Amino acid sequence: MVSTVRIIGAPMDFGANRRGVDMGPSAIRYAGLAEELEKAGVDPVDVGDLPIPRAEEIDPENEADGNAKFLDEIEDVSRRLADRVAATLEDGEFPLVLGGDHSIAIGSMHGSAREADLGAIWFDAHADLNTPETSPSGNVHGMPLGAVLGRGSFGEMEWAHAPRIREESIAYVGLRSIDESERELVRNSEMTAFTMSDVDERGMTAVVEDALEVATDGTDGIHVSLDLDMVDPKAAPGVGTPVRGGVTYREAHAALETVSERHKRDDILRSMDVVEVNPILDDRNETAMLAAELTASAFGKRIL
Ligand code: HAR
Ligand code: MN
Ligand code: MN
Ligand code: MN
Repeated sequence: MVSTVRIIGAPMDFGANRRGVDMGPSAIRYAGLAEELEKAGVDPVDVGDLPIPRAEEIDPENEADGNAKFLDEIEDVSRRLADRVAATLEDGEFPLVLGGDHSIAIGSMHGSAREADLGAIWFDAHADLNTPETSPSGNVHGMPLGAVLGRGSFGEMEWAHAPRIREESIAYVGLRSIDESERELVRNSEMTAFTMSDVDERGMTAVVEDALEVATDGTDGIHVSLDLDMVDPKAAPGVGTPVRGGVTYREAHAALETVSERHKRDDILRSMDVVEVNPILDDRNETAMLAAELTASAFGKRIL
């Protein structure tokens, strides 16, 4: 079991539709991430942030870049982040990536899947399965799964498509906001989707146990991608795209605690990212604090 957690900041907001998530890494650190991780019994090592160009310094032309805004910038960040994640694993440490908007998951998963067949649990209100061809907004944070799965024009982008991630090994938890055009994509995919209705009916622990079965079956390890907008805006107001009807504070903890229980048994966790915290919209940094707490829960922090 890897005991050193390498914290990598990815303060990028090119993939989102509003500014502010670039401050996520600072806010999560300020909220006490390192101390929380120590309480969980792991050793955090913070290597700082990936250098990301400031949006103000970029040619505004790129915003309208095809139907995927800032795709060149996102490619550059993804390549560098993937290298960092892969190097972390080579050094025998655990890569924990702080976003940033959800497009950073392209780089973190790509790096994690370089030397392994990778499963994933996607905690999110959104399905993030769009491609430049299907996206209604052009915002790449709605496309990271489309990217790593090589769907649409992502199939030709080797920095995006991660061939060792199979659809069958991906499980969603918390879905409740899916584009009309995305609905069929999810339905016709091989992925397993646990929506908020499943959480209502079966309870969070049972749902996450099933998601873990999906993600670990036939893989070498799993990536956990935690989009804070999975949580209800009452408990996590500081996100770029809040959607009501999300999971409660307690359910969110139960979700990540269930991941860590399985990890304790079978050493399944390989990489993780925590994304979409927007301090500008937050209420006294509470969403960042929740992000820190949930991450610690994933690594085994318990009440008693
Ligand atoms: N599906 C919408 C789109 O593609 C919005 C999804 C992006 N929002 C997120 N991702 N925060 O989880 O534009
Ligand atoms: Mn361009
Ligand atoms: Mn997302
Ligand atoms: Mn989301």
